[in-house]
Amino acid sequence: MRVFKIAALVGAVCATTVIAAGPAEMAAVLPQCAMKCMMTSVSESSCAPTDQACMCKDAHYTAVLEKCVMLTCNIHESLTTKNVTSTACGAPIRNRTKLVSYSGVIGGVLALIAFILRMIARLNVFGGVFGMDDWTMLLTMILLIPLSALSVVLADTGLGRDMWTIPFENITHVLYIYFWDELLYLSILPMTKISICCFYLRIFPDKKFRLATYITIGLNVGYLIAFVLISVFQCKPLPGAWHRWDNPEAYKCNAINAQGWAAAVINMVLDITVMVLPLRQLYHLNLSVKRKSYVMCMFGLGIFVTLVSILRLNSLIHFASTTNLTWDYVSIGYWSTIECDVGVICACLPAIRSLLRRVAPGLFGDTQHTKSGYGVNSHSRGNSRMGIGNSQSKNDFYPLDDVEHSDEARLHHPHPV
Ligand SMILES: *[C@@H]1O[C@H](CO)[C@@H](O)[C@H](O)[C@H]1NC(C)=O
Ligand SMILES: *[C@@H]1O[C@H](CO)[C@@H](O)[C@H](O)[C@H]1NC(C)=O
Ligand SMILES: CC(=O)N[C@H]1CO[C@H](CO)[C@@H](O)[C@@H]1O
Repeated sequence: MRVFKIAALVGAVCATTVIAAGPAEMAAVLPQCAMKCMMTSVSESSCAPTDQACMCKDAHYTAVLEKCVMLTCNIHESLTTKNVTSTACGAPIRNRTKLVSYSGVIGGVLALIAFILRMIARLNVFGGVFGMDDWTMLLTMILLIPLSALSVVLADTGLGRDMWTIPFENITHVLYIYFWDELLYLSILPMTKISICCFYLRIFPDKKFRLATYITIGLNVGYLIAFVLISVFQCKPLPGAWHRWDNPEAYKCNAINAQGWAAAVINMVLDITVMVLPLRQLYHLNLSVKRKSYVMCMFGLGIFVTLVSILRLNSLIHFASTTNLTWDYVSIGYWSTIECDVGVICACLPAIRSLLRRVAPGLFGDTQHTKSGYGVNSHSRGNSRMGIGNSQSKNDFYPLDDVEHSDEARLHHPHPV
């Protein structure tokens, strides 16, 4: 038994040294098309045909060979060739699968914490009320959790490794999971913005502003439906989305990259719209410097989300022309999850702040207002709204926590809008 094992081990070691030994021995494992390419391109090299180490270092020869292989071999043969030559040359095996799973899990956990704090803030004990914004955020979380979990599955399947180092069926599987990820991503982004808009509707009674907010919600619903449908039906028949890479003739697919760009650019425009929408309302509030800085901080996060989507655009460029998709899809993957996570955290911040105010009023350094402030709020919420004097029954509106300590807000804002 033991002797057998040792013999097998010796055999295996010999086999690898044979592969590493030279071009003649590689013939056994290389596809026909690659052999032909090697014959023709070897004349381009200044190395002796038997000097494998020299050929590995010869960039010109490698480039000529790679170009020939890409042209004459199919994708399976190309990948096998790349694997064999990399092995022969002792090329390092790159791996950034951890980046995929860690960014997905850490971002997802942070977003989940933000969401839970938001829900706690809305409990009756903490003076909160549940509203449409919370329910839409709950829906968003129901989509975000699988998105985060799937990044672990993606990493396990081989996203973050070079395409020629993983089995063919793993490549298909990565693309299949990616297909579902894309649908989740394209739903989470507009859902987060819809939740933020619903939050605006709770605090700003101004009629024109509400109309603009409803329109923005409508645009986001349109975005969700349009891009999810476009994404689902990108190939005909549908499985082309994950089978096309090794059999492009069998499927008819739309210009995937144009869709990616359209989705990203329109999303960015919607991001900025949602961010800019309440500025006029906030401007009229005449907030104190501290509160202004808080609003600026939220704004900063909003700008961060926009920046992330720009970085993601940058990855989209590489996405277009990849010959190594399980490696090149990594950056677009983690930027997409980070964008979703930061968006959710951003949307939960106002509620978290109001929770912190209740639990640790001293934290915000304006304790002298707090004691009387709560009394005022619980009894006469209507007056303490935004200082917007003339509108409808304001008891439907949830007080913006900044303004809740309303004496100050009203003092700062003597003129009704
Ligand atoms: C070649 O492929 C095998 C399995 O598909 C993998 O284990 C190995 O690491 C690959 N070698 C290189 C150098 O990519
Ligand atoms: C291929 O996928 C399977 C599961 O689908 C996984 O267990 C395996 O580790 C993957 N191979 C590589 C090289 O990532
Ligand atoms: C075949 C091949 O090597 N494709 C690409 C793999 O990824 C790197 C980026 O790290 C590209 O430079 C290669 O062209």
